[in-house]
Amino acid sequence: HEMVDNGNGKKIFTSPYGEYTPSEMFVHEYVWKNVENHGNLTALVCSVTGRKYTYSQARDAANYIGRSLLNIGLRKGDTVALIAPNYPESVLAFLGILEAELIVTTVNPFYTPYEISRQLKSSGAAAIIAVTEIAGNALEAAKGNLPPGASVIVIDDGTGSSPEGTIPFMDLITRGKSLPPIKHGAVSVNDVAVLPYSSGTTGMPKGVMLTHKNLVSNMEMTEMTVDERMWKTSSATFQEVMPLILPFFHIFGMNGLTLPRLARGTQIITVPKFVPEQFIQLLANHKMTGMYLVPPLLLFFNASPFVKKEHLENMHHAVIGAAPMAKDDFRRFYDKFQLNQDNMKFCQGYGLTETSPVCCFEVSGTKPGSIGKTIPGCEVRVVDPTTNKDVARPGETGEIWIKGPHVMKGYYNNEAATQSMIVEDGWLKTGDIGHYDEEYDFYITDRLKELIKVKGFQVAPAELEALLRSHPGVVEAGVVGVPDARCGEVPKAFIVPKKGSNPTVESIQNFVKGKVSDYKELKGGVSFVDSIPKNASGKILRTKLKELCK
Ligand code: 4UV
Repeated sequence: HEMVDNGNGKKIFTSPYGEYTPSEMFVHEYVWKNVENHGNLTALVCSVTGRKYTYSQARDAANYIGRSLLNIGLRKGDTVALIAPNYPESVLAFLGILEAELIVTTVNPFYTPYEISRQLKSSGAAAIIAVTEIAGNALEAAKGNLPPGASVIVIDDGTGSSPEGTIPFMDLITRGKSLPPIKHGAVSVNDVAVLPYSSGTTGMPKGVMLTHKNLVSNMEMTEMTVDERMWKTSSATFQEVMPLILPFFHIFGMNGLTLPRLARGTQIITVPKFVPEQFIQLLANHKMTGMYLVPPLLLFFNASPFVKKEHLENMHHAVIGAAPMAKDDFRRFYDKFQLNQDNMKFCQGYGLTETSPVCCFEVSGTKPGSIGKTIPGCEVRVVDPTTNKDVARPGETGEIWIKGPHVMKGYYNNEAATQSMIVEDGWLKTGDIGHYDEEYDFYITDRLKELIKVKGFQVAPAELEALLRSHPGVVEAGVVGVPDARCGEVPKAFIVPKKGSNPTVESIQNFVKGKVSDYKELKGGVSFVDSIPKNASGKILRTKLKELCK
């Protein structure tokens, strides 16, 4: 039942983990659906200050935040930009925005003001929720990019103060309590709930319209695969404890980890920034039972002399995803910590922001390197990009195509990009190259799209190229990812310099520095060329540039 050959050349893979029928639930409803069973358990803990919220407190706080947002004057269709590292309040703010039936666009808190301003403009944000340490950047970015009189709400650092002209976040909770309850019903589950940003297969970052139904479907589809096989439902006698080290603004940290785990009563320890010593201290203090990682974090475990076997004593599973992972790195981990697949399993997930995110999941923990099988409700095809025909047999590579209730509604204000990614009747072309084996387990081996992934973060070549072209000594620029042992990939630029100007490698690298986030810097270097290879319609031939890197 895993593969349907419908006779006209399409080979469609479905899940061995069951059939899925979408439920009509809102994201916030889904998250709190079991709260009566674990209301007194701890939901969220801040790893920096130790402040915590039980499940009942968290649910009430999110509701009060929602009431306050409506009281400020925000209305159906309004988008709130959430610009916050991982704190308990970041998650509460997110759920409060949804509870008020508003839309939330999650912004990378480490963005420069220039990067923040672009997302504010593109998403049409009507208000901002930020945290004290980046309030300055947020306010600078907001200038001219928010409607007049728009609210800026600041999650404070415990001092109770917030910059002039802003609203202290805690007031939303304390005042919300005495405000009238929210009258639900303004939006439907088919309305947009979250607008995260992704560059998709080409071009600049775009708002990914994910509806309540997209997000809830994906949580349920994943739950049918991982719950009971991997994670336990928490109760008074046993609670799963996990760090939230993946950024919550990214779909993996959000709808991959935090929201579905909260629905099952997990204790989530929020980590605002990865600092090695602090993270190890956290592992020592909290006896985590599970974790979600991107490949560089596993490499950290393997490399750090300070992470010890004792730190992993209670850890029974880890999920890894967002970038390719080498088989050998799992083996090194097992060797170093004298563990094996019986006492701790690594499960790999594969997904995209555009698919809310999860599509495939290797849940057995016995096939390192594989992304496993498709999850219930998700259909998969492997299509040869040159012939547009489904590949015939195991081992043959093609582009991974995805269909299901988790596929985004489209890119915000960008019909052209939507139509080039979602084709036929709802098939999403991922831009990833892969194959399946004899047991119908999938593998990702390459990327057709131009996206670069640095430590799991998205870097859009088009964004860096536009920036580089604004350099006075640059005529043309082409950016590609080059392999990097620590980060997976790092961006490298090819530059056609202006006649008479002789920019140096350093001057180009420094030009980029500070304008964009650290992980987008040109750590892969800069090469000067006479021309950038392009096809007849002017599209950069990135494979040609990649060949020049070899
Ligand atoms: O849009 P995005 O930044 O989204 C993500 C989402 C990742 C995951 C992974 C496992 C989960 O369980 C989960 O909840 C979320 O990264 O980038 C999408 C692209 O990242 C690459 C691939 O190129 C996607 O198109 N990618 C994602 N997962 C994998 C991967 C993987 N397991 N192996 C290789 N590449």
